[in-house]
Amino acid sequence: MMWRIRAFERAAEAGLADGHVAGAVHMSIGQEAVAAGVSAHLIKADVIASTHRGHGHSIAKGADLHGMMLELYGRAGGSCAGKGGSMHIADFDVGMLGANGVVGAGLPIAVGAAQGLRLLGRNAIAVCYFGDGAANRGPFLESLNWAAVFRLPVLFVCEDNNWSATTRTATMSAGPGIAARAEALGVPAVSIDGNDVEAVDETAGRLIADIRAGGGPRLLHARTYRLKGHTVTDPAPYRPAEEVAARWEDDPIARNAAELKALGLDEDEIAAIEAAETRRIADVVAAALAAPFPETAAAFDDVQDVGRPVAGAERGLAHTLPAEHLA
Ligand SMILES: Cc1ncc(C[n+]2csc(CCOP(=O)(O)OP(=O)(O)O)c2C)c(N)n1
Repeated sequence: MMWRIRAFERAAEAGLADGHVAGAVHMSIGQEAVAAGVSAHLIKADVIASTHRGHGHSIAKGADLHGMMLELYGRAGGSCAGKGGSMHIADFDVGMLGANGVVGAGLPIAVGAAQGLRLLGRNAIAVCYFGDGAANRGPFLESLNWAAVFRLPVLFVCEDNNWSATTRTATMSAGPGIAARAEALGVPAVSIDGNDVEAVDETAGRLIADIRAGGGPRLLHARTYRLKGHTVTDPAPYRPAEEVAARWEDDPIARNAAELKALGLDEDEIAAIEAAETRRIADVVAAALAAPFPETAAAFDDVQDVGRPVAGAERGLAHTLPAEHLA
């Protein structure tokens, strides 16, 4: 799974360099162990809310890779009809409720989804991925409070990659940290090495079992590192080169490969996993390149009705509100 995510993101990076992928693309290279370890414990009926850095979460939840790549390539058939790009990937068929360009916005969405699951009597949980920067926004407080008050089935997963865009999160965060904030709101929290896929797997499994047993919300604080720039086009000059070099030594995929080797898997078997995932992604890239672009006439399909441009060349693109909203 970690290799599948990395191969997808390497392809997205290459697609952007080639001019085939448009818009902002945020990669989670270096953070793959979190999505892989958490998702290992999710069933299809569970739902997830993601962030602007959501490829890994989506892939690990089982989102259609083909639809995801078509979306990045802006093609018809993409998960958002080719109109949303990387930050708007969703796949309701597998409970992936959406990536989100608004930092922290996934938190209340996941809590609302959890309350919905409860009201519908579904035996499923919601998982909310968010960054360390998002924990400094209001929705973090609001969402944890609500989830704790109603003992909702939510796992909050903080991917603490140290950085909030170009700012070191520690320089703008008060208090003893995210896990302590959660505990103060009555949400039991565990802080772990998020680059250790086995630790993520074991801890997420335990927390999710507690939630499924009716224990209410839990928070997993996963310490990790964003190995690349904030977006694909960000060379990240604000980070000390030695810091980045040291963090590459802690690459979760390389770490896991070393562990597998120690357990007796030989180099060829490990290389075969990487090759199979690289091929799988090359196939979806080829399909995306061959796919048609959306029809221009479909540009306003599936978009919010209020404020929709008035049809007709004589009225140009003037925006208006339908009469019922003007009353
Ligand atoms: C409400 C809001 N404020 C600011 C931004 C601009 N912005 C995009 S990503 C980002 C940093 C987010 O940091 P974090 O939550 O730690 O996630 P990471 O990028 O590290 O995965 C910011 C400030 C935004 N998209 N939405």
